[in-house]
Amino acid sequence: MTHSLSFETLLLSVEADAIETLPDGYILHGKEVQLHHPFGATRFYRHGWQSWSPALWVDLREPPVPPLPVERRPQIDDPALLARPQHTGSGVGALESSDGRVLLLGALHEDALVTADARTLTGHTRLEQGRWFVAYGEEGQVFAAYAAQLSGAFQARVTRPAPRVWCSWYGLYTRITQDILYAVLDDLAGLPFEVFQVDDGWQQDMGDWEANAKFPAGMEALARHIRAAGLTPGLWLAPFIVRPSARLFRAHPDWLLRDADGDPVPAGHNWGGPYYALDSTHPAVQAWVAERIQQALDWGFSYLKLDFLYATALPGVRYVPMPREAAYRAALRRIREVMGPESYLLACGAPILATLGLAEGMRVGPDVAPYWDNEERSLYLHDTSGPGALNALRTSLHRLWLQPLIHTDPDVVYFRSRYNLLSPEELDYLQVLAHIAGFKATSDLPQWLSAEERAQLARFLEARPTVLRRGRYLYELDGRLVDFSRLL
Ligand code: 9PG
Repeated sequence: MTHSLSFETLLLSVEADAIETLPDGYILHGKEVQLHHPFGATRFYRHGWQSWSPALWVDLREPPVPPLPVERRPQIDDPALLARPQHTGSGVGALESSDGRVLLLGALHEDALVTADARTLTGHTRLEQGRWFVAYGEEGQVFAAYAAQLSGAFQARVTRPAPRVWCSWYGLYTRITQDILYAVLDDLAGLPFEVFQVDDGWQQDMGDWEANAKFPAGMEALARHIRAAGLTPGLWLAPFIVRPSARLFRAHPDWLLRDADGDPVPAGHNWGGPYYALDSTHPAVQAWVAERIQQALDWGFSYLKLDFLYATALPGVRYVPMPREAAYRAALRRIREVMGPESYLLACGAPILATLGLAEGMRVGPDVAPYWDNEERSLYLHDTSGPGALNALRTSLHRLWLQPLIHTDPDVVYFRSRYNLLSPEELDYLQVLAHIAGFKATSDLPQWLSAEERAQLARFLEARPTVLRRGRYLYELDGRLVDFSRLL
């Protein structure tokens, strides 16, 4: 049915089953809704599916450039999004008018895509029925109005500041050991962190979530040691993925998410080989995941970085047929119940909308790295979801509108000049972004820092600058203007 929406400077004809009028926009109902816009081939806010998937403004005059080779990299973005010939975003999309105003179409549920061309902005959902928010006006206001709608729809809101985190990944990667971490804990004394988060490298395998030989005293002893140092123990786990080398893979082939041919669905390629997804609609998988979470809590970890979450929301044939992000959300809800209200859940590699209301924090960009960009990958393979400061910065900046809903983690910042190719200016951009995003973390080993760098880290952790958004890429922190547009 055709309806017309009226905004201050715009009359819009839309196709939807029904509409509701709100003070700051409209609600559209429909499995598919279509906005006929007058802006032509303008710029489109393309919102990637999960934490690492690119979010940025693109030009509709240029065709979308799929990453190469797309079928080998299911960890880049929603395969259904990449398969569309038009410009497509996940959950939400927006267009720029010639006077700089923004027209936004955003789903108020998971399992949605938004496509754009020179004449239409279209919402599609895998659910039986869709509920969409439409607004037109100043960019910041329009995204804030959408966030307010999402807050109601997902019961998502931020109530306290994010903790300050030391994370092992970007200093040590998988080369963590009990002795190294104990030494880092000693060296961190006096720095104002709240969380000491042990990342990838402690477990036996993806799927075998027990301490490996590098942690001979076990995970409970490690958590006790962290707590004795006055910090909250944090642990990384990827509960929905499994490598073929894991005992779990051989023990429970029936737990894997499979395609229509019965083959396990590849969830990505990392750690030197493919990894696969668990079918989280399988009751035995749900019980097993709940046990893994309970075990981490019992060990004494009350901050969990749950990673590669998108894997269980990939296309596949499920034990209980249901829309795939709804399946993910149901599985995450079960995890949330096990964690209770007191533990902190940082979702990573997570489908963005489907995670809201169930986690305290979410990584909103790909991994940083101690270098600016990997051009071989970003330019020649058209893949800006890979590690690098520029990719992390770009996508995180374009997700800051989520701030009222969840802690937005832009990934760690660096203070070390050792083992680092980033210039002082590039380090500063990352630090400023962390202040804006309100989530501060680092992986620098204190022993790598000069006295001056350690003092800078301490000042960074203590500072709480007043942040004002002055433009799409322009921010003011305690009177200092920082312009990110130059970088992007
Ligand atoms: C541990 C890391 C860190 C990091 C996470 C995640 O293959 N991939 O596309 C891929 C993407 C991200 C990634 C690893 C692999 O990093 O974001 O903070 O926890 O896992 O392995």
